[in-house]
Amino acid sequence: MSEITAPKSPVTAEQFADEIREQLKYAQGVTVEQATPADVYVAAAVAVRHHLMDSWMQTQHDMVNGTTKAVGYLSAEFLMGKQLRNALLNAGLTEQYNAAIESLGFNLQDVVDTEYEPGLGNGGLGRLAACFIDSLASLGVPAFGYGIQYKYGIFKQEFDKDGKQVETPDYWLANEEPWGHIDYNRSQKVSFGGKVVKEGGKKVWKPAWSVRAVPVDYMVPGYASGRVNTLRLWSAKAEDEFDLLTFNRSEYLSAVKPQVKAENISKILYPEDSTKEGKQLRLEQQYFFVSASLHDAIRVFYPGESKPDLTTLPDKIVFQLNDTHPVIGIPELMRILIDEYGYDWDTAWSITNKTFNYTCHTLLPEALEVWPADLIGELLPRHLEIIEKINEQFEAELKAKGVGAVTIKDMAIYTGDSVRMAYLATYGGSHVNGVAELHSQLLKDVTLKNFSDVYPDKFTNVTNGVTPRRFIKLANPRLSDLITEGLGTDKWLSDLELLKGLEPLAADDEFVRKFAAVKQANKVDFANYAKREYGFDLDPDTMFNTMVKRLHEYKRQALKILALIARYADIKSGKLSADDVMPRTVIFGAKAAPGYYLAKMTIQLINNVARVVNNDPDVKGKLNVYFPWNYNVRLAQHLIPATDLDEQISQAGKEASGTGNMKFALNGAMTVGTLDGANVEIRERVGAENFFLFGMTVDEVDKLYADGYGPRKYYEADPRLKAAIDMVADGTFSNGNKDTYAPLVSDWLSKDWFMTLADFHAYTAIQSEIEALYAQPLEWNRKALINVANSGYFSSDRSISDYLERIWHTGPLPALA
Ligand code: KOT
Repeated sequence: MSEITAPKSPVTAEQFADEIREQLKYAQGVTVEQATPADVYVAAAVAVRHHLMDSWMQTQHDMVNGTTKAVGYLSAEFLMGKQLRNALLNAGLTEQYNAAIESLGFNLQDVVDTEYEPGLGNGGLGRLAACFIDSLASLGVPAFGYGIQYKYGIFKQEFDKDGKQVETPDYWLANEEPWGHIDYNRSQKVSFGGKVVKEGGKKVWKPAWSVRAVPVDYMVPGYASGRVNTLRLWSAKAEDEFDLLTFNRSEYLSAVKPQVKAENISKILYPEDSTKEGKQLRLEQQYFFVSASLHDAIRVFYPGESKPDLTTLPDKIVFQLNDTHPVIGIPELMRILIDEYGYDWDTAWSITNKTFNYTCHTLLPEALEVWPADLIGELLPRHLEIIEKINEQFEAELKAKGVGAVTIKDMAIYTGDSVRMAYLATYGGSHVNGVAELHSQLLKDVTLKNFSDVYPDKFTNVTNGVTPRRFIKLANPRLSDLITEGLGTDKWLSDLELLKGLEPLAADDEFVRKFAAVKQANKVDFANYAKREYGFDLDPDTMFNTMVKRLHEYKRQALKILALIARYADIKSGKLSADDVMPRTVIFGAKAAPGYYLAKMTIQLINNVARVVNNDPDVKGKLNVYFPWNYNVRLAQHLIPATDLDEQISQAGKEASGTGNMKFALNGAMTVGTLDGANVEIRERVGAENFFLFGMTVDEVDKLYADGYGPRKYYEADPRLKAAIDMVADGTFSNGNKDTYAPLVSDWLSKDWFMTLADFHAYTAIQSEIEALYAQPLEWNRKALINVANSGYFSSDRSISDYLERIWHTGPLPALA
């Protein structure tokens, strides 16, 4: 796809080993004999960084001095996963590294295992950002990822003796972190609070306090592109070490207070996914990284210029707003242009409008950020004024377009008491996109309907994707080798649509058997991993049936657990004879937001169902349930390649896209799913006969709501559902305690907001189809292989190409000489 040639990597294994030795000695002060695997990991990481340095500098040089517009991906989250293996792969250094480490007398896996995963994201949105910067670099497009270097990433999840989730801090920077380069000399000052005064007819913001934003740079090497981009994560430091005046008065503790306040800004990632957390600190975080990033971009693209011509900014960089979290960037750029550089309003608006675009990742109303105006006014008084003025201009524009007064009121960006960030983003930028066809359609038809009526051309779709480097090549080396064997080339790693070439091989039983053997070997690997890491005893000769994603009611883990309980009851009662049962191992992975009561109760229920089922001799060998704690990128990379059946069972219209669904399909799992998010497109591509579809459609859901939904009717009508819910209520999974799950049961029976009960029958009915196919391994694997062959579209390289064409209007840097 990209025109850039692959990097020639002249380094030999011997040189690589020498570099590691040097680093161990001169930077870390240990001999090879003294070194631990953790020491070697740091040394190897530094050596890799050194090898990327020339390409990194060249890329920055070409970006600043050339005419190719860059991309600035503004995101509060980048869920990167471990770096070493990925950097080696993309830099073409894997073989040299492997040989070097072995020649130094170390075990490869031991060294890799010492790397601590940075968890700077909650889930899909943050992982998407990480896939996107990988693809930008791999396509040779100059880009910055801009975000926050949180000191504490997503919490570590543990389970207590009752199966409840316990959160512990994720202090990922406790050990040496060799990838981030702190660049104090390129810090930015970010100010807050105070008031706006008039001076000489001009508005002047007099902030009350400031912090220093220090960039920590991570190299983002492209795969076989020779290009290395930058992920710049901002860390908050106090402006001055401490307040000397206060200190001199011997009030030592008060003297460090401002420092503590400043450094709190980048201390912790908010653990809510798809909900908004309207706290002041969150707004401080958002403004902190966005303000620093915008100033940084001006510094980078107009080096040394005190009076830059910022009307050219939209030709230098285009910013993508990853959901509403960075939307405060719109009034901030207006402020920078007007207050700091003296542009008039209209010029500033024209620049701002061209520079920003907005991606919406959800339709859930509770996730669309709305900030109280007085909070913004207190923290960012100048920005609130600018937002008010934007709103005035917007209302005038709507009026001129003939929009009625009621609609204008409905569309208000600033209501008088609050600011709607999604509306600000839609009006303030050039394009708005959803993340899958269905989601983009609903965005236009429902969530932002008024806006799409007035500005139809702003709206577009870019279906999400995932990077095949991390999620096929690194996660599933066996499948990667088989794909390369089947296609006769490894070019699929940068052109994933080539997977289509595997489709004819689905008719070749020999190849399908090899494909099945890959899955089986991955299952054995995962069973070993689960034994080692969690003490679980998984039987790789059973179907591995996985549901991994954040715990959220709309994703309907409850549907899976109720169906599982019903099955347990059927086996136990003998309704399902032992011979009729297809043995299954059900694997869950999910974190719940710490304040999300029902989600946490669902976690507790899953753990206790697992305890009861796994200890019941009546179902031994037929049904097992495991819930490895602390689901993260690393666990995903082990589990996805080992999965036979993946669950994507959200209520139709609620999951914007999903990206797990893509990873599973690409790794040869079959999907059971609803017509939601990207499932729709996956099914279209792999073929309806190769996808287990069930459940209500968006229209059916809407109709049922409109007709008045009552979950109790379904409970009364379906004895299996009734029995399952009764077991939860009667203490079967809580040592006889009937109160434990009462709130959950009551919610199911009285509200059931996401219609779990209404879809229960369809979901359980499709299980026999699933099992009938699984009983024919060759046919199952044939279909799974067809899934792989037709999922090439879901590469994040394709998503990025779509962004380039439809939104960013830029492309790769000129080819390297
Ligand atoms: C919203 C607020 C805070 C943190 C995260 C979100 C969020 C996450 N909103 N949507 N998402 C997910 O984004 C993924 C990437 O586009 C989607 O695949 C997924 O369906 C969204 O739920």
